[in-house]
Amino acid sequence: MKNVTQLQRYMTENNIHAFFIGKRENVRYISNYTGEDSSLFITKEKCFFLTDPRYTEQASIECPNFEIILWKNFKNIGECIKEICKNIDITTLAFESNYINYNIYENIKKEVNFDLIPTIDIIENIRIIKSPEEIQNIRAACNITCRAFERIIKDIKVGVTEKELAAKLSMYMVLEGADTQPYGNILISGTRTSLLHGIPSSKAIEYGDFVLLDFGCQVNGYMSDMTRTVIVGKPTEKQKEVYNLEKEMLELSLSKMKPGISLKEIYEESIIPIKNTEYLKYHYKGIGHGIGLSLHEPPFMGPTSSDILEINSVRTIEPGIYIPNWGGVRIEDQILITENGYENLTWITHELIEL
Ligand SMILES: [Mn+2]
Repeated sequence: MKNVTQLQRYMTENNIHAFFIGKRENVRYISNYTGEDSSLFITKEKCFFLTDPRYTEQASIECPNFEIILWKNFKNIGECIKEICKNIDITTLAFESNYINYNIYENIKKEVNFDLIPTIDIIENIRIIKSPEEIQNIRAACNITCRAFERIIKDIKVGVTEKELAAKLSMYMVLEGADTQPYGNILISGTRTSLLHGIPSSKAIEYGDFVLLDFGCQVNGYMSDMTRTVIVGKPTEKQKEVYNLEKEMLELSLSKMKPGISLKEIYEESIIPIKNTEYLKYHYKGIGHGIGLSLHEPPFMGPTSSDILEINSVRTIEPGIYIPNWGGVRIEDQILITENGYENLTWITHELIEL
């Protein structure tokens, strides 16, 4: 109930009487519920869990401190909230404005006459600092991705398709202990590696291809995310040059990681190796993100970021060079910010792996 208490403290400080939460990761963080299609209604004194009969048993096990309400017994969520609030003194109701859909918003607005307060990233910001238990889950997820990487590189050979490798990679993560829902992996090759979020295709691996693997898994809902770019055969001079610049960008960024530093400063550091080269125009400015229950969560790192690194936050660092019709290189590590610097949770080498 620690996370609920933190949210309720925020509500008190900001004169919010009730908070309606629908985003799956926020629901999980506040209630410990691991399923889907449910929302929370939090007041200063009570916590309500809004779901349907598919999930009542699961919710009663996972969220014993919540009162379970079957919202489908009402016309809609709005009428359900009206009923919940019958005997509670509420005039302000906050909601996640970048998540709650228009229909739900309209239904609530029609049924109650509270002030509806749109909010962004309130719970996400509470989620930035990870507890020891959260860190343990993230560390386990990172270990699984690294072990799966060690397995998949043995399968990368001329003639095998991207799709086949992507399917095996997902399987390896589950076999290594991931939750059984790894998210869509990026596993692309050759000139396709310049597609930042390319989808694995039926293309077969060819000699001389870069193969870019950007993937991760979940452990108890907590995510890992790593990228390595390997080469099949021997690299050309240009492939070597681009790879080494990228590696330098990553390692310079890592060298700056410590509590208190601004994310913008790390971005500036990351582009030093390519500043006076033709490759500057081929880098992507978003070079990392927070990670936890969501794959991409605040704070985001780039030239316009105004955030600083905080102790016990977890994030990715992933500069990259993407040259259309030629190919791209990205190396991505997941790191934990510690008192004196950082701990790299991705323990696979940054050196170019030749297969
Ligand atoms: Mn990432």
